[in-house]
This record gives sequence, structure tokens and C-alpha cells, in this order.
Amino acid sequence: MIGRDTEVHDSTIRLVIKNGKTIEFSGPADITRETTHAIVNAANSSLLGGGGVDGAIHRAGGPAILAECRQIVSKIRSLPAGKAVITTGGRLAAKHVIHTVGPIYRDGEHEEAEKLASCHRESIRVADEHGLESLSFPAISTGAYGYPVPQAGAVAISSAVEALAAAKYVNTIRFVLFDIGTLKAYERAAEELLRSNTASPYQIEKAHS
Ligand code: AR6
Repeated sequence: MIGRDTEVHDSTIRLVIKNGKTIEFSGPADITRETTHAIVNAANSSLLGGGGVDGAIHRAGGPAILAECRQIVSKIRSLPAGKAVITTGGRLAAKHVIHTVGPIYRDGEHEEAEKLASCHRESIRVADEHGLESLSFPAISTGAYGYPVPQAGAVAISSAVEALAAAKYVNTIRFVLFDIGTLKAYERAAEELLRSNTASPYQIEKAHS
């Protein structure tokens, strides 16, 4: 455990960006229990629910989330990969759910990385537009959509760092990872980013406990 935040379970590192903005890693943990202002759902383009984390969020949050998703799809028909929309959190502790659609992984040469980066940028942008200060992400696309976990971690973290650095209100991002293998892979990706970050305009540090 690190820092003062008791919500962070087994994580060993935390990225600290200038102005005290942080990226944390929590796991193994269930994102439906998170108390950040919003949690991000790895949805599909229909926005009508599914398995994995999507199913867990709708079950835990109750029918108000699906009702709002239905209203949204009645206007936009479907949500393309890389985009994000916001609904109520229903019965969740988090007040809002930000639904984004990750790319289905094929071979890495079909703009998967760009779309996955866009999921993170857009989710953070939507949170910021709503004045939210904290949000939690699952490991988008790494389940049913088959994105290799180490590569997904690298894309997720680097895009989150950039979007967080630019955000006005969002100051805390937490990756809430369901299994220990994914947690370790995301932490390794974060450490790799620390090592390769020397020329970046923002500071990223390993946090001390
Ligand atoms: N909390 C945190 N992470 C979770 C939870 C949870 N409660 N449950 C699962 N995960 P997936 P995708 C992890 O398949 O790959 C759905 O049917 C899981 O272990 O949920 O983006 C949608 O409707 C994995 O690490 O999302 C779409 O059709 C990660 O969440 C499709 O799956 C993502 O796995 C989206 O596929």
C-alpha cells in the first residue's frame, strides 16, 4: 500500500504529475465498488449492456443506467470505438458512469492503439467537462475484446497521463484492475513510462510510501 489513500490496495507505484495530479493502480479489485466521482465502463457500441465489467456495472448500478443509455442511443444510434458518453451511476457509489467503447483487437494494425488511447482521452475529457475530479478505469479491451494486456497498459497509461496533464478539474485517475496479472502488467507499463519519460513536459515520479 502506498500514500495516504486507503482505497489503493496492493499497488506499489503511483504516478505523480505536476500540480499534484496522480495516477494510481488498484487491484485486484471490483470497479463497481469505487468511490471516485465517475467510473468508466468498457461498453460496446450498442450501449445496451453485455458481459464482463459492463454487466457488473449495470447489475450493481441498477436500471437507471440502462434507461439513460437507451435515451442516448435513440439519438446517436451507436457509440463508435474511441468515443465516450456519461450517464448517472444509479445505485453505485460513483455518481456517474462514463461509457466508452474499446477497439476489438485484431492484429495491432487496425488502429487499435489509437482507438484505445482515444477511449482514455475522451473519458477524461467528458469527466472534465462535467467538473469531476476523479475517475476510475478498468483495463478496457483486455477481456472479451482481446487486447494483449501489456500493450493495452502502455497505451492506457500514456494517454491517461497526457489527458490528465491537460485537464482542468480531473486530478485523480485510478486504474482498477480485476486480477493480479493485469495489475502487475499495468504497473510494469507505468514503470516503463517513468524510465522513458525524461524529455516530457510534465513530471512523473515514483511515489514514496
Ligand atoms: N471490475 C473491474 N474490472 C473488471 C470487472 C469488474 N467488476 N469485471 C471484469 N473486469 P471486458 P472489453 C475486467 O471483457 O475487453 C462486454 O460484454 C476484465 O477482467 O469487460 O473491453 C461489453 O459489453 C478485463 O480485465 O471488456 C463489450 O461487448 C477488463 O475488465 C465487451 O465486453 C475488460 O474486460 C467489451 O470487452
